[in-house]
Amino acid sequence: MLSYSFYMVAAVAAFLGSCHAQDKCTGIPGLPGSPGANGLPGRDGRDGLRGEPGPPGPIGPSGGLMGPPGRDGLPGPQGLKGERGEKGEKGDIGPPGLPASLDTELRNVLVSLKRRLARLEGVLALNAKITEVGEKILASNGKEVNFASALKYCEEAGGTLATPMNEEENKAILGIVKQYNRYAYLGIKESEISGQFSYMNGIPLNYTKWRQYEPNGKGTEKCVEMYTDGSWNDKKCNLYRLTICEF
Ligand SMILES: [Ca+2]
Repeated sequence: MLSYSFYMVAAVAAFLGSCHAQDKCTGIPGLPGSPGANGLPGRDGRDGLRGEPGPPGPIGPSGGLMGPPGRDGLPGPQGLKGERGEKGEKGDIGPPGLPASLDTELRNVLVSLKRRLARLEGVLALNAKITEVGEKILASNGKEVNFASALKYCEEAGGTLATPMNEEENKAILGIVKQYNRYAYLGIKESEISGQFSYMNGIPLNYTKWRQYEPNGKGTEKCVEMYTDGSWNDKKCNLYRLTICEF
């Protein structure tokens, strides 16, 4: 705003204004009017740009609806070992393996074992420790004991009492009887029926070598011994006879 002194100077200058030669004097400019009053407020402007999202609001009061289940947590520690379960059913038979005839390594092992066994058998036979007849191997420990003890000796060794099933086997057993020059119990016993003898497994005899007039015990001689001529005699079981086993 112009100051009051300005208006005064302007007024004096206007007063001192000179007239021109055309006999016309220019008037003195009037004083400027005072400023007008403020106008009415303008209309609202347009809406501004959308602002940024505000911060999260405070937690609401409890008692609202339950939210969806959370995700699974981490696995827990291993539990204690449970009790042994029942035995399962037998599984299916597996695929057939390689035939032994085609397995070179296995075949070589078998050939080696066979040769070694043959050598050991040779040594034992040379020393009259064993007698081979067919698939059987006969041997004696030289001890003379009763029938039960002789059978026990043989079974503990993995065999049974020598039991002649044919003439060839009877001769092989006889060879040991002659070697020790002792009678020997055989793996034969009288059955429940008097006068009928059977093998230790109860099967009736299919080969016999009874001496003449034997068996004659009629239920009183339940065991069988071999004489030094290879013939048989039924005899009591509590005598001392050579132990001969078969394997
Ligand atoms: Ca007799």
